[in-house]
Amino acid sequence: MPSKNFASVLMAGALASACITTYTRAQVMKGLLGGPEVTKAVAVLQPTQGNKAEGTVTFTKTDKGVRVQADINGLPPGKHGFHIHEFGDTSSPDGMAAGGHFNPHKMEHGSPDAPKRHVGDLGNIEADSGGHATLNLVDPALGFSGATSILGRGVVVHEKPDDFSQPVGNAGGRVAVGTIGVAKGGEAK
Ligand SMILES: [Cu+2]
Ligand SMILES: [Zn+2]
Repeated sequence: MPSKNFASVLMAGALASACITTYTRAQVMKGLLGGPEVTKAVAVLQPTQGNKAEGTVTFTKTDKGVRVQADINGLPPGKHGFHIHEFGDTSSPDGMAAGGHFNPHKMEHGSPDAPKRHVGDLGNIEADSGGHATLNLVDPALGFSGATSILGRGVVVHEKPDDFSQPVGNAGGRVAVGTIGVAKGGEAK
């Protein structure tokens, strides 16, 4: 009987409503993604063959995007292209195994504040006369889940400045590479 079935559906709905619990965002993300929500990641940069650049880049979730904080030593003074590349593969001596710029939306290359850019386009990092460079910015284009997830991707520091020209900014060779991984303590409880 249709009316009886309808009543059953209503009953089931009422029971389900009574069972709804409040979940934290982290619990929801864990349920959706099959693992804890990542809140912090880190890439340790190692020099490519013939170079000395090394350092650490941390990526921390904020309300406005991912905060990127870099601290790099051993660079030639001046600006150096600084990007997230598509692969966290640091196996080649020249850094080329990291592939091209991380570009899940199939956009053109650009500066970090350009409306259209590769997700991996973080612009430049500038080394002082002692070869030390730092960076601290919040980038709404980056994420830790879904298509824009930077986890497992690569970080590349280039020999030359990114001039934001097409196709990839003319930044030359790669002086340091690293893989972005989940940081110790970087998962939501
Ligand atoms: Cu690059
Ligand atoms: Zn790019």
